[in-house]
Amino acid sequence: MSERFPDTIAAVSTPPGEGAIALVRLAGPEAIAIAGRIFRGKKTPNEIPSHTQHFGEIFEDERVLDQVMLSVHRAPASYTGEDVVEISCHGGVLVTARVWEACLRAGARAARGGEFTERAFLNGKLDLTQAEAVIDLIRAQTDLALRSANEQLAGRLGERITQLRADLIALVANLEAYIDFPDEDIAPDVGDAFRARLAGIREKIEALLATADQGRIFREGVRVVIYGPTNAGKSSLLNRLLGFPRAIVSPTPGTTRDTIEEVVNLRGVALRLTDTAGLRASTDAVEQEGMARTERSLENADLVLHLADASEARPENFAAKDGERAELLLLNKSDLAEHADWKECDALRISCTAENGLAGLEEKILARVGAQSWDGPSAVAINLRHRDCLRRALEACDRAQAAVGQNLPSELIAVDLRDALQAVGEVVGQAGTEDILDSLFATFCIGK
Ligand SMILES: Nc1nc2c(ncn2[C@@H]2O[C@H](COP(=O)(O)OP(=O)(O)OP(=O)(O)O)[C@@H](O)[C@H]2O)c(=O)[nH]1
Ligand SMILES: [Mg+2]
Repeated sequence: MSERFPDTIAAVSTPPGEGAIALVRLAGPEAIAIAGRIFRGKKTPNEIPSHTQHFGEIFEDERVLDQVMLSVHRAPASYTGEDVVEISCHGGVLVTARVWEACLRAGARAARGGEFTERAFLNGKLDLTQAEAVIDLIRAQTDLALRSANEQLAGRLGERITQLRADLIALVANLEAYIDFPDEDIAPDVGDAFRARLAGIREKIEALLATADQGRIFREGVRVVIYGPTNAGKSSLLNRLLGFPRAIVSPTPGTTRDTIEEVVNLRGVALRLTDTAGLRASTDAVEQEGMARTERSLENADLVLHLADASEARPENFAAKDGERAELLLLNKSDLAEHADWKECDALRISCTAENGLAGLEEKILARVGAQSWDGPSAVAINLRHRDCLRRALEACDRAQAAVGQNLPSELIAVDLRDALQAVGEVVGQAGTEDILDSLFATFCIGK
C-alpha cells in the first residue's frame, strides 16, 4: 500500500475557526516517523500501540507549540488503510496552523480536499458509494438524510450493486461458455430462463432508479413552491411554516417581487420553501421579471402549494392540473366569510392569521412527498451519478432483451450485457475512470 502513495499527507481535519480542540491528521508511510520528529511524550509515536491515545507536546526548535493528545492507527486498520496519526490540539486558529506547519516541515505534504477519503477508496477501504456517503453524512441536515447516508456508508447500496453485478456476471458467463466452446454442445441458455433472469436484473435496476427522487430529497430537500394570486397570503404562509417573519407581509398587492427561498426541517424532512411574486397582469418590468422567476421555480418544484383567498372570487387557473405537477390547493383566510365561488371546492382551508389548519397542511405536505414510505427498513437512495450509471445499465439490458427477442447471435447479447456490467460497476467505482474520481473527490473538504 505504501508503494501506491509514497508521500505522507497532512491536513487540519476540523473546520477553520476557534474551538475547544482541533484535529491535525497525517496519513502515509512516513506518518509515524514525522510525528516522532515533532512529538514529545512518555512514549514515542513509534512505541505507541495502535488505536491508543497519548498525552504529549508538539515542539519546534525546542519551543513547545501545544499540549496535545496523539493517536496512531497502524496500516491497514486505519481510515485510509495506511499509517495514520491524529493529533488533537487546542482549537485556536494560530496554534492549529502551527501544529500543521510543523508536520509539513517534518516531511509531510499538504493534503488536497478529499485526499484521505480518496486514498481510503483506492486502498479498498471503501467503495465509491461509501466514499460519497461520507460527504452526504457531513452535509446531512435532517435525520432522514443522516439515516440514508449512514446506510450507504454501511455499504447497503454497495451490497445491492454487488448482487446486481453477480447476477450479470452469471448471465454473461453462461453465454460466453457457449461462445468459447461452440462444439461442446452447451446450449446457450437464451430461452425462458434467461429471459426471466434478465427481467429480474432489470427490475432490480429499476427499483434502485426509483429511489433517485428520494435521494435528491434526502440530500437537497423537497422543493416546495408557494404560488397564487397576489395578496392571497403566500408570504404569510412562508412565515408560518418557517416560524419567523422572513418575508414582508402587507395588504398592498405585489408586495413580494422576487422569489424568496428558505429551508425548514419538517419532522425530519428538509423543505426548501420558495415564496413567489403574486400573479397579476402587470406592465411593470420588475413585476414581469418576478413572475418569470415564479414560472422557473414552478418548473423545478416537487410540490406546489397553490394558494387562493377564500374571501375573494375564484381565480381561473385554480384547479389541480392532474398529472402535470404535484399541487396542493389551499384556501387561505378561512377566518373571513367565504366567497360563494368556493362552495363546492374541497381545497384545504387554512388561515395564516388565525393559525387554523396549519398542522393539517404539514401532514398533507409530508403525505404528498411520500414521507411515510421512508420509515421503512431501508433508506437506501441513489444520487445523480448513480442514476446516470444505472440508466445506462438499464438501456444495455433493454438492448440485450431486444437482441434475445430477435434471436440475434449470443455474441451480440453478451456485448450488451458487458456494457450493463460496466455501467453497474461504475456505481461502486469498480470500473471507475480517473475523471470520475477527480471530480468526485474535489467536492470534499480538506482533511477528509
Ligand atoms: N384575514 C386574513 N388575512 C390574511 C391571512 N393571511 C394573510 N392575510 C393578510 O393578507 C394580506 C396579504 O398577505 P401576504 O402574505 O403579503 O400575501 P402575498 O400573497 O404574499 O401577497 P403578494 O406578495 O403581494 O403577492 C396581508 O395584509 C395579510 O395580513 C389570513 O389567513 N386571514
Ligand atoms: Mg408576498
